[in-house]
Amino acid sequence: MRAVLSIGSNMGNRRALLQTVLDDFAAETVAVSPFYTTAPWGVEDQEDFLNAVLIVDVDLTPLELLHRAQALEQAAERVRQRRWGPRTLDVDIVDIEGYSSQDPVLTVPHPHAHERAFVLVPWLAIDPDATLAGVPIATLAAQLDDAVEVSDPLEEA
Ligand code: PH2
Ligand code: MG
Ligand code: MG
Repeated sequence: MRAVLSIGSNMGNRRALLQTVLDDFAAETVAVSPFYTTAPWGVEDQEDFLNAVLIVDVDLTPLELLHRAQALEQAAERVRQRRWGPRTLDVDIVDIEGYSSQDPVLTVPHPHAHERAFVLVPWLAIDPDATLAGVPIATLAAQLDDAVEVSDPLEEA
């Protein structure tokens, strides 16, 4: 099963926290985007995020993948004070090839993916022809103007 994951952090050692996800999926990873510095979406009075997208090929069911993502968040001693607020690590399932679900436990595609530059821009970097619910992500990304830029690792203390 091929899946697109969005990972993000805006607390603690953001780069190291994202790296724990890349390490965990290393053997199953098809592509991984650069890390991007992104302005906070939804709740704006918080620190910038570091975001990336990875495409994985996993021998798991969608719910098993969700539990794996949640285990990684727990391992990062996830802190999340409020919805859309600061967090140490967020691992979201953006899309799963050939699968969709309206279940609130796991909604696929992710209900906000189409309006988030911090998801679409990194995804576009590794799969320019991808579509989300039938719409090219290039089209979706072109409609957004949120600040998203490749992060310079040397600027991360
Ligand atoms: N995650 C959120 C809410 N807002 N903004 C950015 N830039 N990046 C995120 O990963 C993010 C967000 C909720 O998960
Ligand atoms: Mg999220
Ligand atoms: Mg999440």
